[in-house]
Amino acid sequence: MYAQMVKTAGHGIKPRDRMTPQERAFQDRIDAGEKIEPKDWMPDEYRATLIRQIGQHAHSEIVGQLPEGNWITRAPTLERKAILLAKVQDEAGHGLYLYSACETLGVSRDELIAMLHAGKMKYSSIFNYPTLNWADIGAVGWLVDGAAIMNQVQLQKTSYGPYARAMVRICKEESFHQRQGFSIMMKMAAGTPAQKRMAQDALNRLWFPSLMMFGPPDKDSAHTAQSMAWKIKINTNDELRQRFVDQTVPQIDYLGLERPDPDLKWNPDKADGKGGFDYSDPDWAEFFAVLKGNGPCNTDRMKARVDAWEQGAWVRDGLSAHAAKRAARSAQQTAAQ
Ligand code: FAQ
Repeated sequence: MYAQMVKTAGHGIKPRDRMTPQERAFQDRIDAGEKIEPKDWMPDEYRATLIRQIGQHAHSEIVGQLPEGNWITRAPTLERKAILLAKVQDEAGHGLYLYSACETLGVSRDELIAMLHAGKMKYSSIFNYPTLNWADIGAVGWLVDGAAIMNQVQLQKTSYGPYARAMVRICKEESFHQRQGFSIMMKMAAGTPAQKRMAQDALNRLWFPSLMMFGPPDKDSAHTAQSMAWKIKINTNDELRQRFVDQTVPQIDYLGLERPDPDLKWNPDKADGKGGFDYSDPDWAEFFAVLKGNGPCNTDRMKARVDAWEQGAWVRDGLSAHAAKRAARSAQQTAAQ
């Protein structure tokens, strides 16, 4: 139930000599760094890849409200409540910008939502893990939003104009989200021994699921090669995962927490001598199980979304009826003039 469809077939890059003249001209525009706009010609596969990725991203923002929204009423202070409320509202806004960007590709928001509910589109694997206590809210902001920014900063340069522009504002807000999470972690890690244990436990549980957010290893990534040729993606999954690890380990040390993976060690020889942290791979079998609908919270998350959609039907009906009445009235007035 509620499986998230997994495509297994990989897509190679179409060689230039097999492209039509129109496809070659399109690729030349991409190679020259031009932005592609909604009314421009684009290959069907480019359009489909964008709908898949932007739609999945939009769904992630909306489903991603659930694990945190659950804690708004249980925030420890009024200030923390106000901050969390603002963050969760931001996520709704991000979903709306992204659904709008997706609509410019010729698919409606209702169609995207119907595909999500039918298990034909995905949302990020991370939101299928539970938030068990307040320390988890800190770890989500710090690690999950931290991973999201690492991915999204490069998406500001993506080749599709509406997606790139949506990302600029989203990144600014994500950086506030990451800081609020780190601020909670600082408080917990410097608190009582019990609070510090909670912070450590949250880090331990959310570390590997956060690494999974960047997608499967490059060697198993079906879409990376073509998406990079089209500059939809600017970096590979493994490049971004490594950057995230390198950015986050010093923060773990700063918090005075133990590294959640014994293999997290500085390796000066990595990245052609620039250095980087070695780390253990997440359990990729677990990742694919979560994508197939078998994570700890898949069923609950989808039920919450489907229920919200069904219970909101009267609002949509009311708004549509009101819009139809206004349109009819304005048509009557125009006819009378
Ligand atoms: N979860 O060939 P690739 C946020 C799927 S941030 C689920 O490598 P691609 C902010 C992939 O779709 C989170 N599915 O795929 C927030 C494909 O399946 P398909 C959202 C995943 O697209 C914070 C298959 O595996 N951010 O929400 C995942 O080239 C806190 C093969 O993978 C974005 O969506 C995954 N983690 O690279 C909100 C960023 N990884 O379609 C609230 C934009 C892979 O063939 C609270 N997206 N898959 O059936 C991207 O950058 C890319 O789509 C990747 C995957 C990097 C996620």
